[in-house]
Amino acid sequence: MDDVLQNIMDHAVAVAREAGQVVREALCDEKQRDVMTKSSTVDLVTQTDQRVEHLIIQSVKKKFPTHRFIGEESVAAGEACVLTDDPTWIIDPIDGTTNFVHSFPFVAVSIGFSVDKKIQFGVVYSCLEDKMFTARRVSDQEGQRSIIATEFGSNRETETVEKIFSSLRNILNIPGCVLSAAVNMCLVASGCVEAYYEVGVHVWDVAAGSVIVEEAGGVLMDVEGGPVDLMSRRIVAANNGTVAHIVKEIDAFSPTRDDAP
Ligand code: LIP
Repeated sequence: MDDVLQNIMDHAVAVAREAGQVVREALCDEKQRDVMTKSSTVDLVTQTDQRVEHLIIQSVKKKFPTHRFIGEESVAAGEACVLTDDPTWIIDPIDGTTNFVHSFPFVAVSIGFSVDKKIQFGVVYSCLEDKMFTARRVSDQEGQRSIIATEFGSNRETETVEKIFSSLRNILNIPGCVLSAAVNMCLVASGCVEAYYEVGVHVWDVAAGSVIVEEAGGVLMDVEGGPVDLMSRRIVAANNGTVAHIVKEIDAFSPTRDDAP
């Protein structure tokens, strides 16, 4: 299985690079950054998100016809978001669509690959910085503390916004945000940022980053401290167990699960 997995991962890296090139080219063409909204006025999508997801899925289907997919834009278009034991590609074609629309240079192609419901490898290509982050599942370790990254999600209902701000009030040393869950997780993995948490994120935002954090020695948790469930839309990624205790400060809530019928 090892060589097979490496072959699949090599394809993920190659297709992420190809997708990144499309994203970079699209930045020079305003039409390709025309914005449509999804679940709320801050949940954005462009034709480039859709095009890039199509490119990735078609490329994978040619090479691995039996594999399954969970893609952000396919789910938005009505496909089921169901994680089975089958080999599954979990794709966010442009993680950081808001950044993309504003040419703010934190935009990532995020690809996680799962077998038996466990993420086996992750590929996050921060394509404007031309930084490729990858990891394959191996073992667990720990890291250390100072900066915390967070995101605000795309739900602006009063109750949700209250909870987000309640968590922010409880947590000190929050210098800013980067607006891409995938890039935030790679910052944790590379030690630039010591923790990232979010309630309201989606499985395609964090699938690839999850294995990159763990294989770099980081910790993943649910925001209430249990094991992380990638479909639950709640995550803490941290460089060690101490930082992960920021979970104590988070005013947790439970958005509709990604795999809700
Ligand atoms: C976004 C993430 C962001 C998170 C949003 C959203 P998109 O992904 O990158 O970190 O706060 O909820 O999911 O929509 O740009 O792919």
